[in-house]
Amino acid sequence: PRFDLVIVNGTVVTASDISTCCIGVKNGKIKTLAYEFDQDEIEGAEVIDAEYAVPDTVGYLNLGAYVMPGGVDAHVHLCQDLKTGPHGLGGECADNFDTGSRSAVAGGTTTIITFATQTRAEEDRSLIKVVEAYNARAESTGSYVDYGFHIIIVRNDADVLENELPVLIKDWGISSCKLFLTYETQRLTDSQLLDVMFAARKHSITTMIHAENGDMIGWLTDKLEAKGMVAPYYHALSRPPIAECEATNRAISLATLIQNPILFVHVGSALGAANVRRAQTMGLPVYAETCPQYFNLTWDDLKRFHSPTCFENSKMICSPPPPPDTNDHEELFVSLQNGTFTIYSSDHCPFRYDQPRGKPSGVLEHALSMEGENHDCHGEELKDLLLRKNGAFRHVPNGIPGVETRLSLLYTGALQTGRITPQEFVELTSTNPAKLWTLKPGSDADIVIWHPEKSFKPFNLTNSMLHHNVDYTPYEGKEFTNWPRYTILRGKVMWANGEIKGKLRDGQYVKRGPNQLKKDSPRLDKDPRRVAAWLYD
Ligand code: DUC
Ligand code: ZN
Ligand code: ZN
Ligand code: ZN
Repeated sequence: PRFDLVIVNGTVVTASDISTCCIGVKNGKIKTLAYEFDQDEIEGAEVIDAEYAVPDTVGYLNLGAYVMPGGVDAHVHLCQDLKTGPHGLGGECADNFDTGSRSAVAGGTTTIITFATQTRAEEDRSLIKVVEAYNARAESTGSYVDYGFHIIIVRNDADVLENELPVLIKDWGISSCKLFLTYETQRLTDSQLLDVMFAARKHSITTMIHAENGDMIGWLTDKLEAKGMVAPYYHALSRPPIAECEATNRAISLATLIQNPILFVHVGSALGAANVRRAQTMGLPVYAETCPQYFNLTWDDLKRFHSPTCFENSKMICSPPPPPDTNDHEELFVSLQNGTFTIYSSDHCPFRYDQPRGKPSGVLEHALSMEGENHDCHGEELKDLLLRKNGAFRHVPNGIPGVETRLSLLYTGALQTGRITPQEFVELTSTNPAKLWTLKPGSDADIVIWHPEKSFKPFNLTNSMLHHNVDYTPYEGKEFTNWPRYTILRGKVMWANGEIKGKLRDGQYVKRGPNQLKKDSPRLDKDPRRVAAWLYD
């Protein structure tokens, strides 16, 4: 046969175009785009009918079913355990590459980038060893989607940076590192940040920044606890938007001095977005990622009780926290519309509620360690919270699941409502992350097909519909107006009409290259002495 797979009657969307056409796939690649195929051309091929029916009126809002490039989720935590928790608080990641990638593919995502994280323990000093260990975890189960790694760097050993960064690029295709400005076990001082940024620039590695001011957070946390304000809601008050504002501003200054590109991960405040915007206007290679929680949750969700007797809101604790209220959502939507946000990822960071090492773990450990002693450091309120299996926020692992709901939340909240165009949807969820993190070429047949809007009945999500290994979703009960109907990985149907069709060994490791989003070098100050350009002579 000429094709292995053809997709007919779809509205094909790329980051630049939208058109009614058919796709012919051969050997995992998109071979032909055509207005129509003759019957003999598609003989022997598997045929997917996207069922786009000519709408009454033509417009963005009723053109579905969309056929789009498969989702690229550039921010997913899998297999991070107590020692290597993403938050420095302990806690055990609920998803491995099996359950995490299953959830991804059921939500329309075909590629994920996960984190391999260095720790301050001596045995985790080598970045190469860390990556080998994480990759072994992936290989032990296999993956339903293609996957790669970002490396998290939590120390500034000169020999490791100098010797290992080139190996990471060359042997592993890892072209990005994440650095923290908060968490005792992960944060770097400004001087250490400069060390790592300098080495990263030299080896063409893009630095990703977790931008929250750790001192502000620590100081506020102590003050809140002194007042007995330890319930999950106060997690948000310990991390007000100004914490992200200060940290983004500082990191932009450091990166300007070093002249290296940076991407702020999980930007959740209008203040943070404004700093990014200003830097971009100045011509600096500053990029930003945002996530669904910053458009769908608010501080109120941290005090939402599911029932009068069930205080489950530690489930909503993530960092940065959701913004204070829905006005912030509107401001963040503006940054999504005007291009300040380059990519939209999930920050899937899964912890179970029913597990001692999950959401409430820190609290239980804390209580156990105090057993037999006169425990009054948090007073009656902590005991009260403990009784309800809730969390004193300082001890609760930070993070929420969302790899499966990412695309549908953006469809429901931004595409269907007309806030962004289908092309912008593709840019944010697939094309830009692929360019920024230099994934495989667009000719690979990684495709997501939505339901025709006209025939899709909106539904209310419950966690049992999802495929992760987490016992809750922050979006329980929320109405969704569409969901991926087919997910196709290199021409193979992995997910169709609510069922997993693919296999755990279908996903492959992807080697990546340097950032391709911007070819030109960072903007040098007119007087290069001001940005220490002499360093590079
Ligand atoms: N940072 C993340 O990227 N994910 C979860 C928690 C955090 O601090
Ligand atoms: Zn982070
Ligand atoms: Zn994260
Ligand atoms: Zn205590």
